[in-house]
Parts: sequence; structure tokens; C-alpha cells
Amino acid sequence: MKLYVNPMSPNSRKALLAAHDLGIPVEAQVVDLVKGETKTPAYLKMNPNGMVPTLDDDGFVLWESNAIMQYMASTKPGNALLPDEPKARADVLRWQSWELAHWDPACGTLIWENMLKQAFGAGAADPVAVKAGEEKFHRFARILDARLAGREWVVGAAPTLADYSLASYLMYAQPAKMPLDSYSNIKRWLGNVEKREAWKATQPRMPA
Ligand SMILES: N[C@@H](CCC(=O)N[C@@H](CS)C(=O)NCC(=O)O)C(=O)O
Repeated sequence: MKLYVNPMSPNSRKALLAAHDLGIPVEAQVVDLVKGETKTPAYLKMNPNGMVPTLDDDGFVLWESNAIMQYMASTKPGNALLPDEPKARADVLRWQSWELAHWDPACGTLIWENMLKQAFGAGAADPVAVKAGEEKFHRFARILDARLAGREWVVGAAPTLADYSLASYLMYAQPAKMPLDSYSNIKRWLGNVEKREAWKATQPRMPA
């Protein structure tokens, strides 16, 4: 399988986490977003969104990080990351859907305002946007924190794709100043994810 990724991208990391945990050898092709490598005609032919990640499995091209994760897991029947039991599987899909619909945008505003904006020379953080981002973050962090009360993992008793999807944006919790202080369950759970070999193996080297 060939995986077009950028190691700094949380969505790319989701696909890499799944591949690593499942023991699927992937040929990672690094795509430079700043140089516009996701906007070339050849890349857009594969992924018209001009985004990473994109998977190419012997001509089968797939984009959307969570779909890629599920596809990878389904090539390894019986694995714990995507349980076979219908209710557990639906629960994984529920949290991966919530992650894309609510959690990513909540984290994303703070990543842009507090971290990327300056790095891309787009000016200082806008206090109004930061405040709105923090409110959005709190709205959804409360839900995830409540879910994790008394639980080690988001679904069932073992890590699943849902944990990796939900944790990926938190790789930037610190530089993006995500207000995690009052969410003790999220912090404990994130500590569990960070201990996984797959998390360590996919940790990018952060620029200063
Ligand atoms: N929903 C997509 C989002 C992918 C996405 O936003 N990728 C970012 C990097 S994390 C990207 O490639 N951005 C480039 C752009 O927006 O032009 C997924 O989950 O794969």
C-alpha cells in the first residue's frame, strides 16, 4: 500500500497510526503541503480535495483518513482496532464520525490561530477567533471527557481506531494552547495513547 502523507498532518497521522498498529507495511510518500504538492494535476487526479492522506492500494485509491483507517483494518479480519461485534463497530464509527464533524474543527481553530497562523506568516492570533475556538473546544471536550470517565479507551476495553482518530489532533495540544487543564479523563486517556508503540513510531520531529 502506498500512503501519501505529511508527517505533521494529524489526518495523515491517523492513517499511519492504523497502519503501524495493524502491522501493515506502507510505503509512505511524503507530500509537501507548503510547496503545493497536493495541488498538482497528478495529485488532484487521485484526491480532488488536494489534501493528505491518500491511499493507493494497487490502483484502489481512497481518501478521507477515517475511511483509510477502516479499510486498512478490514484487510486484517479479527483485529481489535475495528471490532467485529456490530455494536462495538458502530461505536467506533460513531466516535470517528464525531471526531470529523465536531472534534477536529474544535481543535483546528486553535491549531490555526495559536500555532499555524504565525508559522505561515499570516499574522498574530485573533483574540476573537481564539475565544470562539476555546468555546468550541470546551463544548466538545466536555463530551469526550465524560465518555472517558472510568474508561481506559473510548470503545470497549482495548484501543480502537476511535482512540487514534480522536487523539491525533491532540498532538498539538500544547503549541495550540488547547485548554485541557480541567479535563482529567482526556489527559489520562491521552497518556494511554501516547504509550502505544504506534504513537511513538509516528511522532513527527516538531520544528521549533
Ligand atoms: N477530512 C479529511 C481532511 C484532510 C485534511 O484536512 N488534510 C489536511 C492536513 S491535516 C490537508 O491536507 N490540508 C491541505 C489543504 O487544505 O489544502 C481527512 O480526514 O482525510
